Amino acid sequence: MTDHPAKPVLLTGASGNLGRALTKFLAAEGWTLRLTDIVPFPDPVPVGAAFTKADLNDGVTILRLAEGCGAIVHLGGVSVEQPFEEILGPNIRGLFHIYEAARREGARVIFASSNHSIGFHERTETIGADTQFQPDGFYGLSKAYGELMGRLYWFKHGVESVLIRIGSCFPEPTNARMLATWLSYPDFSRLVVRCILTEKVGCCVVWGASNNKRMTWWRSDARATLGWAPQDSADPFAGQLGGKVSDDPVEERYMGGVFCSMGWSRSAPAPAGLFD
Ligand code: NAI
Ligand code: 15L
Repeated sequence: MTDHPAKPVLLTGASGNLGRALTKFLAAEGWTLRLTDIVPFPDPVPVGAAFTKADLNDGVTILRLAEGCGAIVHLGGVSVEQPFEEILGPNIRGLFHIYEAARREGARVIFASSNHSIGFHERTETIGADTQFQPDGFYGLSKAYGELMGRLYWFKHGVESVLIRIGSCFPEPTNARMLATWLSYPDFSRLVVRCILTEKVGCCVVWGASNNKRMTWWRSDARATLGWAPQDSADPFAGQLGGKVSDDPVEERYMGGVFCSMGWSRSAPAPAGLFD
């Protein structure tokens, strides 16, 4: 059993894939949870949790939901590449509502950022948490914006954030890329626990990937401060998934994979950097 936070935790995107898995994990630890999402919670609401249906665009309701909370785990919003107008409300305006609520409550934000904020880094690179944002679409751009919002609220208002740049968090890896990027649900859940219970986090970044041999891409983050080390690994899937690659050179060249080639309109070959 983990320690319990002193105050309730607000969890947005509770009805989504990670929200459901995290709810199950934290409820089993006896944590007090406020769950919210724009769609109904599909499972029985566990003991110690309450669910409220709400749109992240509705700032007044988000403020009310955050009242008395010590941490906001922000998983809600558009989670894949979409046209800009669809991302604007949930991921841009909604994120502002989350940070305003955190400022009002003195709450910490655990933000589900994404590898797509840096998706146009090449797979041959090894990058640290302080690398340049190179978003691979409007979705990745909204995650870079979210991380910058965290920095703004840290420097101006002292709101703490952990910005988790999640790789691919699914029950199992399903292709060769995920042999590097996969994050198991239990590793993710244990990371969120550390993000909430660590006494001081400031505004820090942690890469969300399990202990995968092929994860040579991402280094130098806040895991030691958080006291988190991934325990699971995609390695046992290497035999079955090693050859599962696409025939798209753009997808295979960059960390963001297929998100990089979505809507791609350059003439080949792909650029080597910002000036090429
Ligand atoms: P998901 O799409 O299953 O869950 C997102 C939830 O947000 C959904 O339940 C949806 O109803 C809710 N939502 C969307 N618009 C909303 C709005 N206007 N108001 C309130 N709720 C709204 O995504 P998943 O996989 O659970 O991911 C959770 C978070 O982690 C997302 O922010 C995603 O961008 C991020 N992430 C996930 C990764 C993964 O591999 N699963 C990788 C990187 C980041
Ligand atoms: C993400 O950010 C998405 O939310 C998820 O659906 C996957 O596409 C993941 O990244 C990934 O890069 O595998």
